[in-house]
Amino acid sequence: MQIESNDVLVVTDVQNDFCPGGALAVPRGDEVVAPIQSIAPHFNHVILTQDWHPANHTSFATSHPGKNPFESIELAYGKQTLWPPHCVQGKVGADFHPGLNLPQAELILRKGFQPEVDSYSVFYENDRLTPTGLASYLRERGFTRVFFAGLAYDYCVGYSALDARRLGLSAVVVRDACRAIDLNGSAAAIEAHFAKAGVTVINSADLTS
Ligand code: VGL
Ligand code: ZN
Repeated sequence: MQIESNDVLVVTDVQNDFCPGGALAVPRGDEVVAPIQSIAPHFNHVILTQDWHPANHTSFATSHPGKNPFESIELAYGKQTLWPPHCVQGKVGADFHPGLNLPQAELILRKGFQPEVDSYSVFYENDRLTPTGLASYLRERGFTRVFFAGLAYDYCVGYSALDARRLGLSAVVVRDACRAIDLNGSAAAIEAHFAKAGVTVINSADLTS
């Protein structure tokens, strides 16, 4: 697949807490850094996203006495999986992995900062109503094809790619530049949604510039 001059690479949530040793470590999460570093120079436009929660965030199991991480609960906006506290604003766990070196990134988009609403997608929070502003940003900049890489394949990357399709954008997921949490079959589930929604899945070796 040929990279075009107005394609944009969205690097999602390559943060310490999602890497081995972090609070919500994605298995082999750190392995996304090398493929991301190798593909990013071929894109004219790179955006980084950062999961960015207040310490009392509603997605944290610690905010719900008696509940454990990876259980789910019903919130006003629907079902929410509870996570160990992670990516707390200003903490080391929320920093980008130290191997990620993308100074050319044109935007760093933060999400999940509303205490009462989680956000997997980089476009809409989990209430499915609150926009992050990224759709408008991409529209204003004239970007219509979005490539996704990062963490986690079955949450942030996956929900973002599906929302991109809903917004009428082309969405391409670079599979080997992602790693999955894979909670209760979530990786297979997201791939079934990709197929229905027209999300393209490729590997970094399929990219030519
Ligand atoms: C994510 C779980 C909790 C993600 C964020 O960005 O994939 N997953 N918070
Ligand atoms: Zn989070």
